[in-house]
Amino acid sequence: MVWHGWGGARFDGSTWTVYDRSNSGLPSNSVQAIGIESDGTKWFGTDDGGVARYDGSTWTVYNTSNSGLPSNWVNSIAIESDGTKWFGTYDGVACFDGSTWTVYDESSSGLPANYVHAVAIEGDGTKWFGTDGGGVARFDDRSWTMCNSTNSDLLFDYITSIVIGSDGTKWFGSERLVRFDGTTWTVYDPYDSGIHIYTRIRSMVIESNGTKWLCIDQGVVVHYGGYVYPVADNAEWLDDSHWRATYDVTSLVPRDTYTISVSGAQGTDGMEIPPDTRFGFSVDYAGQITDQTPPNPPVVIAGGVEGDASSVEAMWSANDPDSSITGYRYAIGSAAGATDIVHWTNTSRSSIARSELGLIDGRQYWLAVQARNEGGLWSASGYSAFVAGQPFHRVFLPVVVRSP
Ligand SMILES: [Ca+2]
Repeated sequence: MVWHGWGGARFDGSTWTVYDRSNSGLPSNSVQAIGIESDGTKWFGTDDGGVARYDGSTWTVYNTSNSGLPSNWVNSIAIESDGTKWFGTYDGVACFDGSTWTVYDESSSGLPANYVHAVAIEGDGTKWFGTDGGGVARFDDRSWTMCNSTNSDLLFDYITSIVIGSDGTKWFGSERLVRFDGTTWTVYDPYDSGIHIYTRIRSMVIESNGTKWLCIDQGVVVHYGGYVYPVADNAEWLDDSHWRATYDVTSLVPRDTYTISVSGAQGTDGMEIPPDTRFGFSVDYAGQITDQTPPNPPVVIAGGVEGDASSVEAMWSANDPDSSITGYRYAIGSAAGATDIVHWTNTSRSSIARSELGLIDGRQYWLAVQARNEGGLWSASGYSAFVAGQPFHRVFLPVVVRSP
């Protein structure tokens, strides 16, 4: 029996059953997490709908207005051997023992970031949390330990999934697969490991025989030189049978002939698209592009607008010592690195003013900017935090008049 997200879908080995808002008690059609208790009761974590419990006949919804759940955006669920549920949310971790809710967040605990993507529990009851911007937190019910890019070899502070093997080995999903055996961190490089992952690992499952299954943001891929390049940027359905995504051809992509292959694709109506449809194309450049390193991360200044909490103003600059900057993209989120307010948006300008973003007065948000160079390579993000409704402080230098 398989349960998976996007509404809830049940597969008994031969028949798929789809549960959504129209035919069940699910409070949202966007299901981010599923937990199954030993008695078969299912828990669904949703986007903006809180948590739904389904015992096979009755749906019960827990949200911020009827329970101690701190956020209605629930990214992950883990269930302890004693039945206690742990939920990773946009606003910290919630623990529910069946009667009492306990919330752990940045202000009340050692949790390094309130935006929690992943929760996993070890055999001895130790909890592991993957956060957005804060790396990994370990909690043994008494004390908190943090692992991040500055105090460990984790390399990534944006952790989207965690699983723990039967031998206690932890596997963390980010933009790479990371393994931690309790002493040593191993980051699987896509060029060396054969694990050709270029996008985030959304979730992972380990089979009893040790086989790992990784769920990644990937639909259409290009095969070249033994590697698989997912075409996943700007992905959207145009209608029930047409899906569009883009891939930036950069100076790292050699001149050559390439093939796009599509397999296992389904339309939004569930209709299977003919497998392995192949389409060839070639990459060529008009001139010689030599810059094969990305620009430096932009320096960003962002601020709110006094009297208009929903607006933001920002400016930035970036440089690349080898080639010129050809464009930027920015994103706005409720955490460093998050894009939940404004998804990545391209612009040729080095400043923006955006309004009607639904920001909450006095709350802190982050604006991230990446720069692109002539080689088509994007920099790492430069960030600026800002508080809605509070402008950044412009510094006016005094005019000095020199006497003749
Ligand atoms: Ca460069």
